[in-house]
Amino acid sequence: MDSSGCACCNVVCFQGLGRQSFLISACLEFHSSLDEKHHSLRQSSIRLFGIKALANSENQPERLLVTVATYNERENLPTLVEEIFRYAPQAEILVIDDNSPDGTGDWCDEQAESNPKLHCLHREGKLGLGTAIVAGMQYALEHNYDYVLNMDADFSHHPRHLPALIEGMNPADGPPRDVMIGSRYIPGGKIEGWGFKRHFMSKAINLYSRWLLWLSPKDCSGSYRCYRTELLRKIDLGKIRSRGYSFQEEILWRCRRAGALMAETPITFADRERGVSKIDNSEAFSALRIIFSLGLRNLMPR
Ligand SMILES: Nc1nc2c(ncn2[C@@H]2O[C@H](COP(=O)(O)OP(=O)(O)O)[C@@H](O)[C@H]2O)c(=O)[nH]1
Ligand SMILES: [Mg+2]
Repeated sequence: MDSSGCACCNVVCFQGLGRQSFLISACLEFHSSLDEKHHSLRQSSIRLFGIKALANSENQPERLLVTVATYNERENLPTLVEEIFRYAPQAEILVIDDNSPDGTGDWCDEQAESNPKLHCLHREGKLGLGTAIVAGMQYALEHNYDYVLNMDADFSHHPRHLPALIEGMNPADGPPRDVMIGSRYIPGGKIEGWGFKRHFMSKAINLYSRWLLWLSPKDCSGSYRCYRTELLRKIDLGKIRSRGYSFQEEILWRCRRAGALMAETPITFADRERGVSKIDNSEAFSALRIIFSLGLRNLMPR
């Protein structure tokens, strides 16, 4: 059996895991017939390893890119990279660093030399979180990944939630999703470590954007999300106006207009323990202004 997978059952053994004897025997089972037992085995192998195991339309193993935008995250990035590979061993990681003065980008370059699954994109200066995530999406499209999943570098988005986000893209009991949101505002989701001001700002911006942009997800401002690249190809990423934090609402709005099916899975969002937040009042006001102008666009014919 080759490590690229089992075409009949649309199941793939990822190369790294293919070496593990359990999964090899599971895949041999898939090859032998197509009865229900196989499909329950498929479910259990997915649960065991926390991986999604489908083939894309060219019958190649589906490829997942995890993007992490960084500005001064040298203290967090080494552990984060380790944990991402632990919870999503099939993933590749792209770090988008804006010339962090603390050497985050240099650390990434050093590691990437010995790890072909780690990639670094360097930009000349701090250009904003929104544009960094767009750069990650463009990289995913250019390099033909099937999914692009964005998360923060500061452990607010814990990698333990990765399997739920990834599996949620292709649920056993429903249609495939285009966007999976790691949500703080559905049952089971929560926020730890924020003061009143941050809670208020987040709740208010969610209400404001859900109302103005007609968005149905409960958490429209978080950035822990997985996107199907096929959907992103329908969106003109060059038209995105947000450079900073309102990118999260704007991309959901554009996904909705492109006909995306979106869903949420609960996460526990923990405030950063190391390093400092980059959000400030001017970011918050700029987000309110951009969401308002997109809301006006909603009322006009396309
Ligand atoms: N590349 C890049 N990353 C950024 C920029 N601003 C914030 N980030 C990263 O975006 C993520 C979220 O930023 P953070 O300061 O934690 O925002 P908060 O969680 O809303 O307080 C972190 O990984 C930051 O390092 C930026 O201008 N460029
Ligand atoms: Mg943060």
